[in-house]
Amino acid sequence: MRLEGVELRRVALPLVSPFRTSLGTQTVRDALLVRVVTDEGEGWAECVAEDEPTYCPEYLEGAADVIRRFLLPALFPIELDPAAVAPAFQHLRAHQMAKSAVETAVLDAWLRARDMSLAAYLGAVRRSLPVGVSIGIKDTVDELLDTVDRSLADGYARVKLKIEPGWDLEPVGRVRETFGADVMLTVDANTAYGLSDIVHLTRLDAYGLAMIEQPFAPGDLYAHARLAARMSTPICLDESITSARDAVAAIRQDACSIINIKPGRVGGYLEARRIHDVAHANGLPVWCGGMLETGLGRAANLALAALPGFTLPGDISATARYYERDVTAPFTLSGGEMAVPTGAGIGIEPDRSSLEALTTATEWIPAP
Ligand code: NPG
Repeated sequence: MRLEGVELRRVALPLVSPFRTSLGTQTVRDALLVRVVTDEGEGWAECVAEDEPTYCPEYLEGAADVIRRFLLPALFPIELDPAAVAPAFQHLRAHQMAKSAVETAVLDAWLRARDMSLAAYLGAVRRSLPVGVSIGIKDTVDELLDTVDRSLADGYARVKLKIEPGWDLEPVGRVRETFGADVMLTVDANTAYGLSDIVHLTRLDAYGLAMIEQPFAPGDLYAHARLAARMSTPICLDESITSARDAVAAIRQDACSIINIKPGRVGGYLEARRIHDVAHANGLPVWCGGMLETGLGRAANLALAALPGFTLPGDISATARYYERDVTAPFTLSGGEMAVPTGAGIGIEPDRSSLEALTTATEWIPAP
């Protein structure tokens, strides 16, 4: 398979409600879509980098630049198959989100040409999945309780609460008290705490949480291991894990007992599967994280989350939780579960009119 050209397309999707985390508040999802055109057909993917480098060092304009300036020139000359993409990028450090988008678009084109679904290719074992919802920091606890109430009524199997210093024990305690012991509840700090907060964080043990996600800085495995030794709540890593090698290091250092896998953060679905395999071999459960994806990223994430080691519900909520209008047909919950796409490739295409309506810029990069 040969690459003939690539379209980079920027879209802007207003969120149905602002999403506040310890990193900041988001009201619009600016996304970068990648369409590869090959001699065997087209493929689509999404780059999950955000406008600003707050969650990780990558950001949208930078990712577009890396794709255009370094990644595509490495792919234009070669014969493509899914396993050939990452090796072609190996000499380029980091930029996992940019690499993931390009690899996934190639994977989509390659699988479509072979009439195989991404789920089947990755080794999915389920056709539908219970999924979770991630709830941002609110102005008041009452507002939080309302949102949790609606999420549970919608059928979400797990509720994740964003926390930060000043918004942790009280809201978490009130949610637990209001909705009872049976709700699967987790918290995510997005690196907002430091080593001196360990004693404070251990108080979260009182609330029967299924995990605490990424309390400390990405590079601070030491602090996570210290907390893990003091706390009965399982520690989950997100920002710290950017590769299967990172996962091995974190597991060996007892820095986590659960891993959140985001394909964009780790450089693609093939590396994501490797992390799944490493975790599985070490007895750690994994789950699929979310980056406020459009339907294109959501479809691919569902395929990944159908692998056997993804035993915890992912941040793969229904489209309506994020957007009124998406670039694809909406994803919905049915009986508390979301269906894994079965069509070829990622199993979904952009809806032409929504795509045009949401597009803010396009760029065509032809093979030389
Ligand atoms: O459901 O897509 C979703 C959002 C899940 O909370 C979520 N994502 O830290 O995991 C995270 C967080 C996030 C979103 C982080 C956007 C950075 C950007």
